[in-house]
This record gives sequence, C-alpha cells and structure tokens, in this order.
Amino acid sequence: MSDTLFITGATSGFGEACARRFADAGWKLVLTGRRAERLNALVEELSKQTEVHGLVVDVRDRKGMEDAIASLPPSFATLRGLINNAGLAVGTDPAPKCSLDDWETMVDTNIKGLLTTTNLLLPRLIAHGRGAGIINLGSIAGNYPYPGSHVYGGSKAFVKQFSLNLRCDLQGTGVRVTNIEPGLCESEFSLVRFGGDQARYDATYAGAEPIQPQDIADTIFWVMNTPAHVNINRLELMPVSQTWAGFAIERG
Ligand code: NDP
Ligand code: 8X3
Repeated sequence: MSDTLFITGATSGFGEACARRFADAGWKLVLTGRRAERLNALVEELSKQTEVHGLVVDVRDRKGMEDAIASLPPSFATLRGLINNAGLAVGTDPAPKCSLDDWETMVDTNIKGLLTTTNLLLPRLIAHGRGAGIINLGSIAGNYPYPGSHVYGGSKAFVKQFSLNLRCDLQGTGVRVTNIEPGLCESEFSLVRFGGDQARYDATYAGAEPIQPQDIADTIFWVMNTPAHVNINRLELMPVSQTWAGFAIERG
C-alpha cells in the first residue's frame, strides 16, 4: 500500500513543489489551500500519477478543518506524513506601525492553524506509527531577530519549540518531528508579505540566487525518507549569498 502525505498550503511555493515531488515518487496525497481553482487544477494534474484528494479549506477555520478531515475517504485513514506548510508574513513595517489585524493573521495562520492541523491529524499519524513524520515549516526568522520580523519571527520561534516539545510527547509512537528552517527562498511568500508589490518582490531576489521551492521539496523528501530510527530535529538552510548582519547600535 502507498504511503499517504497531507500537505497544508499546496497551491503555491513549497507546498506545491512538495506535492509534485512526492507524487513523482508515488505517494498518495491530501492537498489543501484556500484558492479552489489552483488546488483543483493541481489535484486534476497529479491525479494522473497517484491518488490525490483536495480539501479547499482555511487552516484558521477550526470547524472547516474538522469537517474537511472527517470527510476524507477511508483510504486516507492513516498518514505516513504531514507537512505543516501553510503560513505567511504580513508586511515588514516596524512594530509600532503595524495593525493588530495583521499580527492576528500571522498568529492565527502560522500558530493556531498549525496546531489545529496537528491536533486533528495526530491520531492518523500515530495509527501509521514507525516511520511516520511531521514536517513543520519554521524559518530562520524563528532563530534570529531582524527589524520588521516581530510577530512573524515570533510565530516561527513558536513552531520551532512546539516541534521539539511534540517530539517528547510522541516518544514511543514511532512518529518523528522535524522543523525545517529556511532562509531566503523565492516564492509568492514575498508577494503576500509585500501586499502584491512586484517591484519589491523583484528587488528582494535580484542577484541573490535564492533557494527555490524545489530545493525545499527535495530536502523534505530526503527528511521523510531517512531510516525510521532517525529523527532530524531541526534543519536550517540558507542560500550561499545570505549570511548575517551585525548588531544595530543607536548613537546619541
Ligand atoms: P507561498 O506564499 O508560496 O505559499 C503559502 C501557501 O500557504 C499557499 O499555498 C497558501 O495557499 C497557503 N496558505 C496561506 N494561508 C493559508 C490559510 N489561512 N489556510 C490555508 N492555506 C493557507 O509561500 P512559501 O511556499 O514560501 O511558504 C510556505 C511556508 O514556508 C510558510 O509557512 C512560510 O512562512 C515558510 N517559509 C517561507 C520562506 C520563504 O522565504 N519563502 C522561508 C522560510 C519559511 P492559499 O493562499 O491558496 O490558501
Ligand atoms: C522567511 C524567511 O528571512 O524572510 O521565513 O524571514 S525571512
């Protein structure tokens, strides 16, 4: 029987690249996202390769998530993998200029959406047992501070610590947990963050040779396929072009 993988946020970027990578390897897929047209097109395309089930649902909608997961056919009763990928950053303004709405959007998506998905799917992962794995999308923003990262970085620090703590409680189940912590990657993430500003998007990646979604998908595929007795706890990736800035000093 094929392994089954559940991916949140499969309509673009890392999630879409993972869907294609795992479909190529014959995994059965459950793909989610809010943009129905994109999701349906991807489900239709990948259904030529493997069994794919699409769920048009917002990870912030607890009832919607409960109903969507309950609606899965019996052939998706156990899961070998979950990729908690749906997430976003809103803006790069300094904290005093930010709206509480934008902060709540990041918390509700990156933290609460990830928790909802994990809580609802844990029984299916534990039912698979040895070899199952949860991959959470953290970020370098959860490891290092930078101006304008405030709630986004805070949400990814939560994801990192939650991933490590979840491992403790899954001891004995065989279910593994990994936090993937990428740096600069080229995807619609920056269009979302900059409110659709294409010029800022272009400037972000110009000449930087950023990591591509395919690189992340290949990394996740490798993590998921390490031997069942191995747990990669955290994996931080950056493009070679990206390092760290120095400390900021205000001079009087
Ligand atoms: P994209 O914007 O390309 O993809 C984000 C995906 O998340 C989309 O499929 C989107 O689908 C989905 N999504 C967003 N909000 C919701 C929601 N409320 N409910 C359901 N789905 C949602 O970004 P990336 O692929 O780059 O990002 C994926 C993850 O990786 C995010 O968690 C991000 O924080 C993280 N990350 C990204 C980095 C980067 O530089 N790109 C670096 C480090 C981490 P839809 O809009 O259809 O709902
Ligand atoms: C996205 C990476 O560096 O823009 O998580 O915060 S960064």
